Amino acid sequence: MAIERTFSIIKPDATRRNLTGKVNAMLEDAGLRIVAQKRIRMTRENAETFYAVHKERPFFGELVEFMTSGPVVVQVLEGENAIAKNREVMGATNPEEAAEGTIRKTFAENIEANSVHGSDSAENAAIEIAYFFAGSELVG
Ligand code: RTP
Ligand code: MG
Repeated sequence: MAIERTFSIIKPDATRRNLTGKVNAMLEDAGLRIVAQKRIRMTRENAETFYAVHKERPFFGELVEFMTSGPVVVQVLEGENAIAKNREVMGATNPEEAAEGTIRKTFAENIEANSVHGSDSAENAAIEIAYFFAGSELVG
């Protein structure tokens, strides 16, 4: 199996409830190593760029408001099959459909305030990591 890197965000609903450590424990327990991490405030431009793929969706405006409503923790996770493994630990987008034991089932408030983001492909992981981190900030 390949060692991969993926990009993760602990979203504002989770930082607001002081859940950064609990989310990180679930990521680490799943075998993902946090090789870069910083707490930032996303700008409107950051959020619009990051979620540009959803710009025609009805929830886009609300999503940008939500992602800029408080601090987020941006991270790079490393491990075997990290992209798929992180999506598995996160659970389904809608917490009502997420499996027991997943981060979203455990912590998400609703389909929008769903506590975490994870890259959905190797291509997007590379783009998202490069958007938020310099190579020198990744310490494996
Ligand atoms: P993410 O990109 O954040 O990892 O989440 P995802 O792949 O599971 O879901 P995606 O379809 O890419 O949607 C991105 C984020 O938009 C918000 N959302 N709101 N109100 C709605 O119906 C709705 N649908 C999606 C969520 O915050 C979702 O994670
Ligand atoms: Mg997505």
